[in-house]
Amino acid sequence: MEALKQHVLPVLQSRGIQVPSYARTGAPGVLHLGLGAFHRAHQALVFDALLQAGDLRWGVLGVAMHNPAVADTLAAQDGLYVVQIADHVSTRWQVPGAILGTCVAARERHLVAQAISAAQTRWITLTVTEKGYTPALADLIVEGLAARQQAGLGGLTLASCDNLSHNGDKLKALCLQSAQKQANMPHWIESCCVFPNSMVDRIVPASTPLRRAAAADALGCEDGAALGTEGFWEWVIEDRFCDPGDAACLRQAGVNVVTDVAPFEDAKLRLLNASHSAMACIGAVAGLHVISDGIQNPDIHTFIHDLMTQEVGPQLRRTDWAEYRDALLTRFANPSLQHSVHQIATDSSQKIPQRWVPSVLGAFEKNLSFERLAFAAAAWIRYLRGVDDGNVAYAVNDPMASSLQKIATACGADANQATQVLARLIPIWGEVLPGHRAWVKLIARWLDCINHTGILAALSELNQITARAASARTIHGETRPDSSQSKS
Ligand code: CS2
Repeated sequence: MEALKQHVLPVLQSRGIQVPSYARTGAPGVLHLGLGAFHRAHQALVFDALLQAGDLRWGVLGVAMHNPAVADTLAAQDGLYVVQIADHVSTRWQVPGAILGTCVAARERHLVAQAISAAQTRWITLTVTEKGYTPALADLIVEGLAARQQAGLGGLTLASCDNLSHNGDKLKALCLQSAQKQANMPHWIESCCVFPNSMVDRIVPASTPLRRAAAADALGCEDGAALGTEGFWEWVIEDRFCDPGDAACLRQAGVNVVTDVAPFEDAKLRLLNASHSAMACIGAVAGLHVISDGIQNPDIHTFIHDLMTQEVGPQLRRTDWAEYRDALLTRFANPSLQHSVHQIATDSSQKIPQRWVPSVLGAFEKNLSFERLAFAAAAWIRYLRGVDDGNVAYAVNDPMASSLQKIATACGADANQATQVLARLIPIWGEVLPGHRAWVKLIARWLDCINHTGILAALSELNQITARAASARTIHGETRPDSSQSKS
């Protein structure tokens, strides 16, 4: 079967597949760092829509940070790949054309600096994952910015799109730190570049052989980079651009340009991503493979619904959080995503600080229940043992995996000992939680139950306890959210 290439686009179009009809020959105006699935099925489609509408400034140079596989596959396919956009009721296929070229930062560093300092470059966007925000990343960007400054060119809009709170501010701080090494650079960056905070949302699982086989069927040609995603997408970005006209362009493509991203980012991290991480750890230990299987289990569904309703939602500034929650429960159940729990559990030590910790602190402050958050923490500790309730071993992928697994394995089924060490790690839990006795005790209580009964039976017990407490509150005429924790 021949490979997906520019010249097969007319054939694909005749099969009803949406393809780019603009000239894909211009110089890219956007440099994207982090060529993972997310960018290719989210922002690349927004840029594709802008290009399709005739604004040719939004072509992308896609930079893979280390792994050359995707960059090289895309290069061999003229930057093209198909995205299957599907939910419970409909499926469509689209080939976005925004990626005009690719390279690999670890292999072709000079090309990255060259692109950052090219006259036509206007934006840098980033999806380098939580662990990617390192001084080395900033050095790479600042090297290019310095060449730009020396060439007498204007600054850039640098948009971090990773699941970090205040992602733009974090990127700016890192870049300014790196720029200290060069006279004038901090000042130039401060005065010429902007770093809008942004929230991006779309569930995009990693590409699988199954997805690529389905794509080959639909396309009639081979696509080594085919992806699947859901219909839903959201991009909320702070109105802070080098070129103020970009706000109107992005709005035309459906992007929400706002003055304050924080309420959106908070709701997304603490509802969607927090639930994802909880389901990932629970699912992995229960031996489930994908999120849609997990959410079909009534106990997992109740747990996730109540986690969002009782413990997290009431803390949020996004006023439509209940609708967002309901939409999420439907999105999690999307059967065509096949989103692996192990993929989401990857790098949990880097994700928990944004996803769970602020909600636990908020629950203390607002006198809300933190029982389900403690259960999630216990599920993560249990997950670290690397073997599920059916005795099947799995790999724990995490930058801290070797030390975390050593502790989890040494503690075995001793819930108290495991909690005393793993719930007290400041880089993960921050300064406050490790010293909060009720929180740590509750984790140990649920971990002990998980160790003895298995995770799904423990979850069912938690749901029964909280349901009994809720009906007792109803009898007493109380309508406020749950604030009690179970007694050990
Ligand atoms: C997921 C996210 O892998 C993960 O950790 O929680 O990638 C999630 O699918 C996206 O943030 C959805 O917008």
